[in-house]
Amino acid sequence: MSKKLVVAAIGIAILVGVVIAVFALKNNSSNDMTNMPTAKSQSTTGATQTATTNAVTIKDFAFSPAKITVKVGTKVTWTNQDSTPHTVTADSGSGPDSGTMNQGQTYSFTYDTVGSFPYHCNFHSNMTGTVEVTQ
Ligand SMILES: [Cu+2]
Repeated sequence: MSKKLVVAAIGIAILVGVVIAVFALKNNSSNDMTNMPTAKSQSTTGATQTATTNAVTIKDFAFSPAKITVKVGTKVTWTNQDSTPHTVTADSGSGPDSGTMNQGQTYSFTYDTVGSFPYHCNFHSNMTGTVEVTQ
């Protein structure tokens, strides 16, 4: 009788172990899946490619392209494609100050001065961009 009990206990222990292992594996893989897009979008943000455009898309918590070059006097337009509200806010001085932009909203700012103008989102400090204004 006690031998049977020990066998049963070992059997249960193994079962519990397997269930825990399967759970851990499942959790790991689902974490990887959910983390991947975030990691991807962050790396694209990190790779600051300067684009010659006057249109910036706000998507997946990032400005895209994060860095653009425009000629002085160009009107730059941002479009929020996220369901989350964002802002386009100059880091300092006079510059874009969109206030809250909801999904689908656009905001435009005309750069009349040559220079490099970094901006950010007021709600998400990791969201940054730069407009390079050339002659
Ligand atoms: Cu934001």
